[in-house]
Amino acid sequence: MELSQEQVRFFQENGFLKVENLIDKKRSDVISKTMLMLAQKFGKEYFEEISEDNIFKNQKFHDAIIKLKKENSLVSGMIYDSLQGSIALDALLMDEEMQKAVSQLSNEDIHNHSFVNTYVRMDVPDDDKNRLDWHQDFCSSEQVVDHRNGLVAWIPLVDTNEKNGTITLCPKSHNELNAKDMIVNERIDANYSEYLLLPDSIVDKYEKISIDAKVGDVIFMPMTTIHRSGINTSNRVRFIALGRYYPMGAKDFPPGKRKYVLSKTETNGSY
Ligand SMILES: O=C(O)CCC(=O)C(=O)O
Repeated sequence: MELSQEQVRFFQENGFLKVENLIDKKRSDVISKTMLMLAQKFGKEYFEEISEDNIFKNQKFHDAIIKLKKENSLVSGMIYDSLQGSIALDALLMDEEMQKAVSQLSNEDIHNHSFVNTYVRMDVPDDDKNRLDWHQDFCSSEQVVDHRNGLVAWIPLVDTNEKNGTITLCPKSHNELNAKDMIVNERIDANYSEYLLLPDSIVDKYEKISIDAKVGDVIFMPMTTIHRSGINTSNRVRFIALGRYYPMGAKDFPPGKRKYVLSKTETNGSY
Protein backbone atom coordinates (compact mmCIF):
# COMPACT_ATOMS: atom_id res chain seq x y z
CA MET A 1 0.00 0.00 0.00
CA GLU A 2 1.33 3.43 -0.94
CA LEU A 3 0.43 6.25 1.41
CA SER A 4 -1.31 9.10 -0.38
CA GLN A 5 0.25 12.54 -0.58
CA GLU A 6 -2.58 13.73 1.61
CA GLN A 7 -1.62 11.21 4.32
CA VAL A 8 2.03 12.25 4.18
CA ARG A 9 1.03 15.92 4.38
CA PHE A 10 -1.29 15.20 7.32
CA PHE A 11 1.57 13.47 9.13
CA GLN A 12 3.95 16.36 8.52
CA GLU A 13 1.46 18.99 9.64
CA ASN A 14 -0.11 17.21 12.61
CA GLY A 15 2.72 15.07 13.92
CA PHE A 16 0.82 11.78 13.71
CA LEU A 17 -1.00 9.55 11.23
CA LYS A 18 -3.21 6.53 11.78
CA VAL A 19 -3.08 4.13 8.85
CA GLU A 20 -5.91 1.61 8.94
CA ASN A 21 -5.40 -2.02 7.94
CA LEU A 22 -1.75 -1.57 7.09
CA ILE A 23 -0.50 -4.87 8.45
CA ASP A 24 -1.73 -8.40 7.99
CA LYS A 25 -3.22 -9.74 11.25
CA LYS A 26 -1.03 -12.81 10.96
CA ARG A 27 1.87 -10.68 12.25
CA SER A 28 0.18 -10.22 15.62
CA ASP A 29 -0.86 -13.91 15.63
CA VAL A 30 2.80 -14.87 15.32
CA ILE A 31 3.70 -12.62 18.27
CA SER A 32 0.88 -14.15 20.31
CA LYS A 33 2.22 -17.66 19.64
CA THR A 34 5.75 -16.67 20.63
CA MET A 35 4.39 -15.00 23.76
CA LEU A 36 2.43 -18.14 24.71
CA MET A 37 5.47 -20.35 24.15
CA LEU A 38 7.53 -18.12 26.49
CA ALA A 39 4.68 -17.94 29.00
CA GLN A 40 4.34 -21.73 29.09
CA LYS A 41 8.09 -22.17 29.33
CA PHE A 42 8.66 -19.75 32.21
CA GLY A 43 5.27 -19.70 33.94
CA LYS A 44 4.01 -23.19 33.23
CA GLU A 45 1.46 -23.47 36.02
CA TYR A 46 -0.27 -20.24 35.01
CA PHE A 47 -0.67 -21.06 31.33
CA GLU A 48 -1.04 -24.86 31.22
CA GLU A 49 -4.59 -24.97 29.99
CA ILE A 50 -4.43 -22.21 27.42
CA SER A 51 -4.70 -23.25 23.80
CA GLU A 52 -2.76 -21.56 21.03
CA ASP A 53 -5.77 -20.12 19.26
CA ASN A 54 -6.19 -16.43 19.43
CA ILE A 55 -4.76 -15.87 22.91
CA PHE A 56 -5.21 -12.12 22.68
CA LYS A 57 -8.97 -12.77 22.51
CA ASN A 58 -8.90 -15.35 25.28
CA GLN A 59 -9.92 -13.92 28.68
CA LYS A 60 -8.16 -16.84 30.40
CA PHE A 61 -4.83 -15.74 28.91
CA HIS A 62 -5.37 -12.14 30.02
CA ASP A 63 -6.31 -13.34 33.53
CA ALA A 64 -3.21 -15.53 33.69
CA ILE A 65 -0.88 -12.66 32.70
CA ILE A 66 -2.54 -10.34 35.25
CA LYS A 67 -2.19 -12.97 38.01
CA LEU A 68 1.40 -13.76 37.07
CA LYS A 69 2.42 -10.10 37.11
CA LYS A 70 0.89 -9.70 40.54
CA GLU A 71 2.44 -12.84 41.99
CA ASN A 72 5.76 -13.27 40.24
CA SER A 73 7.37 -10.24 38.66
CA LEU A 74 10.58 -12.20 38.07
CA VAL A 75 8.85 -14.68 35.74
CA SER A 76 6.70 -12.05 34.05
CA GLY A 77 9.93 -10.09 33.47
CA MET A 78 11.51 -13.13 31.86
CA ILE A 79 8.63 -13.45 29.40
CA TYR A 80 8.58 -9.73 28.71
CA ASP A 81 12.35 -9.37 28.25
CA SER A 82 12.68 -12.46 26.06
CA LEU A 83 9.91 -11.29 23.77
CA GLN A 84 11.81 -8.10 22.98
CA GLY A 85 14.55 -10.00 21.16
CA SER A 86 12.14 -12.22 19.21
CA ILE A 87 12.09 -12.63 15.46
CA ALA A 88 8.30 -12.38 15.77
CA LEU A 89 8.58 -8.74 16.89
CA ASP A 90 11.18 -7.91 14.25
CA ALA A 91 9.04 -9.55 11.57
CA LEU A 92 6.16 -7.25 12.48
CA LEU A 93 8.36 -4.16 12.47
CA MET A 94 10.01 -5.21 9.20
CA ASP A 95 6.75 -6.11 7.48
CA GLU A 96 6.91 -4.96 3.89
CA GLU A 97 4.05 -2.51 4.39
CA MET A 98 5.79 -1.07 7.44
CA GLN A 99 9.00 -0.61 5.51
CA LYS A 100 7.20 1.24 2.73
CA ALA A 101 5.29 3.50 5.11
CA VAL A 102 8.34 4.32 7.25
CA SER A 103 10.35 5.08 4.17
CA GLN A 104 7.66 7.34 2.73
CA LEU A 105 7.01 9.22 5.97
CA SER A 106 10.67 9.75 6.75
CA ASN A 107 11.61 10.35 3.13
CA GLU A 108 14.53 8.00 3.68
CA ASP A 109 15.45 4.62 2.24
CA ILE A 110 14.44 1.94 4.77
CA HIS A 111 17.94 0.47 4.66
CA ASN A 112 19.33 3.68 6.11
CA HIS A 113 17.21 3.29 9.23
CA SER A 114 18.16 1.72 12.52
CA PHE A 115 15.92 0.37 15.26
CA VAL A 116 15.96 2.17 18.60
CA ASN A 117 14.21 0.64 21.62
CA THR A 118 11.69 -1.61 19.93
CA TYR A 119 9.38 -3.55 22.20
CA VAL A 120 6.06 -5.13 23.06
CA ARG A 121 4.20 -3.60 26.00
CA MET A 122 1.94 -5.63 28.26
CA ASP A 123 -0.10 -3.14 30.27
CA VAL A 124 -2.24 -4.79 32.91
CA PRO A 125 -5.33 -3.02 34.27
CA ASP A 126 -4.80 -0.17 36.74
CA ASP A 127 -1.03 -0.31 36.63
CA ASP A 128 0.76 2.95 37.18
CA LYS A 129 4.26 1.58 37.57
CA ASN A 130 4.90 1.32 33.84
CA ARG A 131 2.43 3.83 32.47
CA LEU A 132 4.26 6.71 30.83
CA ASP A 133 3.24 10.29 31.48
CA TRP A 134 3.63 13.08 28.89
CA HIS A 135 6.96 12.74 27.12
CA GLN A 136 8.84 12.84 23.85
CA ASP A 137 10.89 9.84 22.76
CA PHE A 138 14.62 9.90 22.56
CA CYS A 139 17.51 7.61 21.77
CA SER A 140 19.91 7.92 24.61
CA SER A 141 19.89 9.71 27.92
CA GLU A 142 23.60 10.28 27.55
CA GLN A 143 23.00 12.43 24.55
CA VAL A 144 19.71 14.31 24.66
CA VAL A 145 19.33 16.05 21.36
CA ASP A 146 16.60 16.94 18.89
CA HIS A 147 15.21 13.60 17.74
CA ARG A 148 12.63 14.85 15.29
CA ASN A 149 14.11 12.63 12.57
CA GLY A 150 13.12 9.49 14.42
CA LEU A 151 9.80 7.82 13.68
CA VAL A 152 7.61 5.88 16.09
CA ALA A 153 5.19 3.17 14.97
CA TRP A 154 2.60 2.39 17.66
CA ILE A 155 1.02 -0.93 16.78
CA PRO A 156 -1.96 -2.39 18.66
CA LEU A 157 -1.90 -6.17 19.11
CA VAL A 158 -5.41 -5.96 20.56
CA ASP A 159 -8.06 -3.39 19.63
CA THR A 160 -7.44 -0.30 21.76
CA ASN A 161 -9.72 2.44 23.01
CA GLU A 162 -10.01 4.80 25.95
CA LYS A 163 -11.12 1.98 28.26
CA ASN A 164 -8.01 -0.13 27.83
CA GLY A 165 -5.70 2.87 27.68
CA THR A 166 -5.02 3.63 24.05
CA ILE A 167 -2.34 6.19 23.29
CA THR A 168 -3.04 9.87 23.94
CA LEU A 169 -1.07 12.48 22.01
CA CYS A 170 -0.81 16.19 21.33
CA PRO A 171 -1.33 16.98 17.63
CA LYS A 172 1.12 19.51 16.19
CA SER A 173 3.49 19.14 19.15
CA HIS A 174 6.27 17.56 17.08
CA ASN A 175 7.96 20.88 16.44
CA GLU A 176 8.30 21.50 20.16
CA LEU A 177 12.05 21.38 20.28
CA ASN A 178 12.43 21.61 23.96
CA ALA A 179 15.38 19.35 24.61
CA LYS A 180 16.77 21.99 26.92
CA ASP A 181 13.67 21.94 29.13
CA MET A 182 13.26 18.20 29.23
CA ILE A 183 14.25 16.25 32.27
CA VAL A 184 15.37 12.66 32.10
CA ASN A 185 13.53 10.93 34.91
CA GLU A 186 15.61 9.36 37.57
CA ARG A 187 15.36 5.59 37.54
CA ILE A 188 14.08 4.57 40.94
CA ASP A 189 15.66 1.21 40.27
CA ALA A 190 16.55 -0.93 37.27
CA ASN A 191 12.91 -1.99 36.92
CA TYR A 192 11.65 1.46 36.10
CA SER A 193 11.56 2.88 32.59
CA GLU A 194 13.62 5.87 31.61
CA TYR A 195 11.96 8.68 29.71
CA LEU A 196 11.85 12.41 29.21
CA LEU A 197 9.44 14.29 31.40
CA LEU A 198 7.85 17.44 30.06
CA PRO A 199 6.85 20.38 32.23
CA ASP A 200 3.09 21.17 32.37
CA SER A 201 3.79 24.61 30.90
CA ILE A 202 4.63 22.92 27.59
CA VAL A 203 2.00 20.15 27.63
CA ASP A 204 -0.79 22.59 28.53
CA LYS A 205 -0.31 24.49 25.29
CA TYR A 206 -1.64 21.60 23.21
CA GLU A 207 -4.91 19.86 22.42
CA LYS A 208 -4.93 16.20 23.53
CA ILE A 209 -6.52 13.31 21.64
CA SER A 210 -6.91 9.60 22.36
CA ILE A 211 -6.84 7.47 19.24
CA ASP A 212 -8.81 4.22 19.02
CA ALA A 213 -7.10 1.62 16.87
CA LYS A 214 -7.77 -1.89 15.63
CA VAL A 215 -5.41 -4.81 15.09
CA GLY A 216 -3.83 -4.18 11.68
CA ASP A 217 -3.77 -0.38 12.12
CA VAL A 218 -0.60 1.57 12.85
CA ILE A 219 -0.23 5.01 14.40
CA PHE A 220 2.92 6.78 13.21
CA MET A 221 4.46 9.86 14.78
CA PRO A 222 7.80 11.64 14.88
CA MET A 223 9.72 10.90 18.08
CA THR A 224 9.18 14.51 19.15
CA THR A 225 5.37 14.30 19.25
CA ILE A 226 4.26 14.66 22.87
CA HIS A 227 2.37 11.56 23.99
CA ARG A 228 1.52 9.36 26.96
CA SER A 229 0.07 5.96 27.79
CA GLY A 230 -3.65 5.90 28.53
CA ILE A 231 -5.06 4.32 31.68
CA ASN A 232 -6.17 0.73 31.33
CA THR A 233 -9.48 0.46 33.20
CA SER A 234 -10.60 -2.71 31.39
CA ASN A 235 -10.24 -6.26 32.70
CA ARG A 236 -7.75 -7.21 29.99
CA VAL A 237 -4.11 -6.61 29.21
CA ARG A 238 -3.34 -3.96 26.61
CA PHE A 239 -0.79 -5.54 24.29
CA ILE A 240 0.92 -3.20 21.85
CA ALA A 241 4.18 -3.18 19.87
CA LEU A 242 6.41 -0.17 19.41
CA GLY A 243 8.87 0.33 16.61
CA ARG A 244 11.26 3.26 16.59
CA TYR A 245 13.03 3.87 13.31
CA TYR A 246 15.95 6.24 13.20
CA PRO A 247 17.75 7.39 10.02
CA MET A 248 21.44 6.71 10.52
CA GLY A 249 22.35 9.47 8.09
CA ALA A 250 20.74 12.14 10.31
CA LYS A 251 23.14 14.59 11.92
CA ASP A 252 22.00 13.71 15.41
CA PHE A 253 22.07 9.91 14.98
CA PRO A 254 23.80 8.57 18.09
CA PRO A 255 26.07 5.76 16.93
CA GLY A 256 25.96 2.61 18.96
CA LYS A 257 25.00 -1.00 18.92
CA ARG A 258 21.56 -2.42 19.39
CA LYS A 259 21.08 -3.93 22.80
CA TYR A 260 19.50 -7.38 22.58
CA VAL A 261 20.14 -8.90 25.96
CA LEU A 262 19.60 -7.06 29.20
CA SER A 263 22.00 -7.44 32.06
CA LYS A 264 21.13 -9.68 34.99
CA THR A 265 20.13 -6.81 37.25
CA GLU A 266 17.85 -5.37 34.60
CA THR A 267 16.03 -8.65 34.01
CA ASN A 268 15.65 -9.29 37.68
CA GLY A 269 11.93 -8.72 37.86
CA SER A 270 11.95 -6.02 35.23
CA TYR A 271 8.77 -4.59 33.76
O1 LIG B 1 2.00 3.11 26.48
C1 LIG B 1 1.90 3.70 25.41
O2 LIG B 1 0.89 3.62 24.72
C2 LIG B 1 2.98 4.61 24.94
C3 LIG B 1 4.33 4.06 25.18
C4 LIG B 1 5.35 5.10 24.93
O3 LIG B 1 5.03 6.23 24.76
C5 LIG B 1 6.77 4.83 24.89
O4 LIG B 1 7.19 3.70 25.14
O5 LIG B 1 7.53 5.76 24.60
